[in-house]
Amino acid sequence: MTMLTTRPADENLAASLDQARLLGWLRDMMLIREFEVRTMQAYQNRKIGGFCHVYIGQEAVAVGCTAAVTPVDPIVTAYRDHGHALARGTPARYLMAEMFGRIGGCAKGKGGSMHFFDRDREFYGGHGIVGAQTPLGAGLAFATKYEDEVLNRGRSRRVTLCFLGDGALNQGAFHEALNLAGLFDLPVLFCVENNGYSMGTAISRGTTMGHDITKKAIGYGIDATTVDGMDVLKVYDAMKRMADHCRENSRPAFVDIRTYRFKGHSMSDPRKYRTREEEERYESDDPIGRLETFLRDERGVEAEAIRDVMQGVREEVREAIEWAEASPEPPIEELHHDVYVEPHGPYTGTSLPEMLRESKRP
Ligand SMILES: Cc1ncc(C[n+]2csc(CCOP(=O)(O)OP(=O)(O)O)c2C)c(N)n1
Ligand SMILES: [Mg+2]
Repeated sequence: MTMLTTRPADENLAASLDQARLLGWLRDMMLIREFEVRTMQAYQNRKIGGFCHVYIGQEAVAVGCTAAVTPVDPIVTAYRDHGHALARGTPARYLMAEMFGRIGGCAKGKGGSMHFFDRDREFYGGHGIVGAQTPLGAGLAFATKYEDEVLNRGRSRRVTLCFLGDGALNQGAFHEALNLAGLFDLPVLFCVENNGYSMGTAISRGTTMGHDITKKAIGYGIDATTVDGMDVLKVYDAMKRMADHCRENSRPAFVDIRTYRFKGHSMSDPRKYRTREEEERYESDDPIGRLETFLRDERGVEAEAIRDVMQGVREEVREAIEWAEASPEPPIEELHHDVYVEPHGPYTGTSLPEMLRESKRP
């Protein structure tokens, strides 16, 4: 087994990328930030109900990871999913409408914040049960490999990005997923968004070997590395090499991406478990600010060009909110649709009203 480590900065792949691409990443990170700021306002104004977890502070992770793979590589994640869907390219209006519970939403308004989904863009959710998406990530990788190698008799060319929080590291399902991924040589990249907290529990309090979680993957014979998740250039660099490694060798890999969520766990979190000093330290190391500085100092991008990008995303999110508000609520019949592949469930072909009638018989 080879241990992959992050390349020295002077060999950074991202640093050699053209300016248009880097400005595109800045735009995507700003779009996520603006989307989340307006999401928090809409939540406070009761336009959004249910659980809602914003991604502010972690933007470099979704953007850097998504940039490192191709649009046909599947993505699956947990409930803090707004950034991943936006980075993958789902239009903001379909996501905002989803949170507003409207029919125009990406899941017809029936999933909400935690259950974004976009089959056309290979985005498979949005999952509320901690760690539940990790066997799904292994399953997606199994499916792409089976399709490419067995059905199409070619070489597997796709890699699945399976995101998880540090809180999912101790779920049994995750360990089963790691084991099977290792055993079946599945091309899945486990991207741990290690923001240091699982709700109010610091990683050091809840996770053994929390200071070096790569050991967990290495224990399963899976290559692993650690990267600074506050720097989109470094995230891209590490992820591109890891994703290419998974693709070429049809093997799983694991990346500990060190990041920080600037806001609370969800919309109702007074953040009493961490200090204001700690928050300020991370806020002063804003991933968007870091990329802006790089573009200005290393690439000579004018401050005005950066302001234009910001102006553009403000417009886009404003338009998304208007579009979401104009979208109707789902009709009541929608309640029973999209629950099972078979319209009335995996039973006997009996319709739901008939089933309910039958279940009331003595
Ligand atoms: C199986 C399960 N147990 C508990 C919960 C409650 N819960 C929701 S989020 C969360 C914390 C997960 O933290 P982490 O994986 O680090 O993700 P983050 O919120 O930091 O993005 C918990 C315990 C849940 N959703 N599912
Ligand atoms: Mg966490």
